[in-house]
Amino acid sequence: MMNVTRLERNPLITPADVTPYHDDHEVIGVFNAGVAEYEGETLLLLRVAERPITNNPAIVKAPIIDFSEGEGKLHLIEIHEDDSTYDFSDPRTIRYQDKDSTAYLTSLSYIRLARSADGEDFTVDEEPFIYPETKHEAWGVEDPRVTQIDDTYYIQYSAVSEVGVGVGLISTKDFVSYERHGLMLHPENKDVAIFPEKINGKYYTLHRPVPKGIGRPEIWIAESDNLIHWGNHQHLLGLSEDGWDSGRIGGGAIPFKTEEGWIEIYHAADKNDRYCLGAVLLDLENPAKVLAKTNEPLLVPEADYEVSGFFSQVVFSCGVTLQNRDIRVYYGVADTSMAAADMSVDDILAQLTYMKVPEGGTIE
Ligand code: MAN
Repeated sequence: MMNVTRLERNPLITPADVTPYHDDHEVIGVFNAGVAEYEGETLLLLRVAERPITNNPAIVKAPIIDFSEGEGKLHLIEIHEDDSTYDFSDPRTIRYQDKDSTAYLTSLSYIRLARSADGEDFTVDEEPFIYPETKHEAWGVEDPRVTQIDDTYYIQYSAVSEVGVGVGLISTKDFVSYERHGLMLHPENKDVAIFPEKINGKYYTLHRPVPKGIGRPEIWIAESDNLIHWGNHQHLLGLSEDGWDSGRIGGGAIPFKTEEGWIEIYHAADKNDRYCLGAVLLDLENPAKVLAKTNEPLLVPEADYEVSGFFSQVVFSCGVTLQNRDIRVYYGVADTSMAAADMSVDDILAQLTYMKVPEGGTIE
């Protein structure tokens, strides 16, 4: 039986705890945070989503950063709700009625730091930490993951703009200043999670391309010598036909090492966009080899703060903290707030179904 202990303090951080950075905006989400342990504190790299306040309910405003004159400036696109070019049914996006594509996002995301000594009680910084600075981030920066390698923290995040969602890479040693390394993967790709050490001389990352013609949104793995240029891409984990992981799956937390293998907590959505968390066990020496996975989710939206919010029925993790054989999973809930739950590595392992070994062969 899987024991998942949600923290009593949940939700840990809500939009009411964050003051808007932009004038005439409201914070609608503080979610999908990356996790780092730095100088004895737990840091959450929060995705903060701000939405322009509108005085006329018939006008929908879409925020973007305009880089046409060099330095970025916040610009609000205004669209009348009767405009039949657009479809407003998904609260996150404004879509074209007659094309299978997104015209604008309804909020602008950037990254803000929250700090805690005990991993439960967080204080949110007043200023953004990572804010859109390039044309590839004109629609926002989202869903960061943080990988610590020696004394450097690598932050992988979705860089969103009208040309697509790619994956940006930033490194920092002190969470004050940082270095930008551009896009490590081009659109459309998300849900990157770089492993925290080299394995047989190579860095590895999980990633999630979104094939449009042939193929589905599934988890891939790639290798690199320098964390910037990635190759030898291999398909890692696919969707099922029905059920909790039949819509889309993507890497979640940074994988962590156990004696049994690398454990990755990932997210999976069903065909109705209900997001759950699952786990996969990867070979210690070759993480492109799946040893076992959860056939049933580890965590499903159940608590009221997971079931309803800006985008309901979502649990989405970008990071965990590990203490011996226990983990604390931090996760965004309903695209609105942050929560955490504790579970043990042994319970996760007990939930896994091992892949079949072909007769006379090894697991591939
Ligand atoms: C999806 C959702 C949104 C996000 C966009 C762009 O529509 O995950 O929250 O803003 O993609 O990444």
